[in-house]
Amino acid sequence: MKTHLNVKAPSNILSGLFEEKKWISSKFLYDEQGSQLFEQITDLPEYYQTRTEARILLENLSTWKSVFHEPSALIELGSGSSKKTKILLDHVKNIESYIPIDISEEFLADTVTQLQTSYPEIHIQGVSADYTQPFTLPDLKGKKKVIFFPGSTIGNFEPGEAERFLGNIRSLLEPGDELILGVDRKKDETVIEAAYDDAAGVTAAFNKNLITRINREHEASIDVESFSHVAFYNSSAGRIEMHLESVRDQVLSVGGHTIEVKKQERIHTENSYKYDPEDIIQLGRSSGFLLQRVVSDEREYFSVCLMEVV
Ligand code: AVI
Repeated sequence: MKTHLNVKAPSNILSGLFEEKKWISSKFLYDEQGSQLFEQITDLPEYYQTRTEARILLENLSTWKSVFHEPSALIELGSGSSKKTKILLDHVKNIESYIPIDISEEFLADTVTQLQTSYPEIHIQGVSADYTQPFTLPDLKGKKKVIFFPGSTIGNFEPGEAERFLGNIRSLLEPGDELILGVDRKKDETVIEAAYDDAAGVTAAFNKNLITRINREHEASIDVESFSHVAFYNSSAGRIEMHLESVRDQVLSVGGHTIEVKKQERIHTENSYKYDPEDIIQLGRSSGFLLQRVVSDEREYFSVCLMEVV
């Protein structure tokens, strides 16, 4: 299971429902069903991010070749099935070690076994960790370290958290090491909004799966259809927001508590921040990285940023 983590870390899925502005941390979107729905999202015609990033990686091989000009270790955060990494492993020499980091131990073990068969010459060592928390790297014996954080997952962090997170990553690196960061860019709002409210309703199902999860984990029986999926671009904050909006006044009985929800009241379930290069320069400045190079698709929907340690 691929896990994406973000925003405030509540103790459980219900904690934010007792606050005046109700919210659920987006980390709860990724149970087994949610992870499968997210995989489906990445194939949707409206969700341009995944395929655009893969194309950018493939079309800029000379950039990656110059990053890996010496014996290097590639360290991937939230590796999942390492799909995009294979583009680098297939085309770039000098990657002597690959360190996928993922919270799901079982998933990680399978990925490592499969990759080791396909790339016998690369030393592959999985690290099972929550990469949003401080973690240590294995001894990489003086190799250049290149951190790979694709998928625009940085967008699911609140800005202050993104800074702190990259600051932690920076502390694992030395001058000469680099970070390859995938970011979704600011653009025409209708394009972004369609990506988070697709015609087939997969993103709606992904969002509403939070209700199914609450029902399962807290012996509740909330009507999933009593909430509708809402996604809109908040231009002043530079982010898309996902919410669950109640279609009627209702009282939820969960975990021995009752929670009143008014008709049209919203539960905020995700933020996904969009970053232009200026925003990345700023983020790098506050976390110890210098933006070196930005490669994008021709529509400038998505960017892969190369950042060096300062
Ligand atoms: C995982 N993350 C980068 C996705 C995003 O675009 O923010 C999660 C997602 N939410 C709805 N669709 C996709």
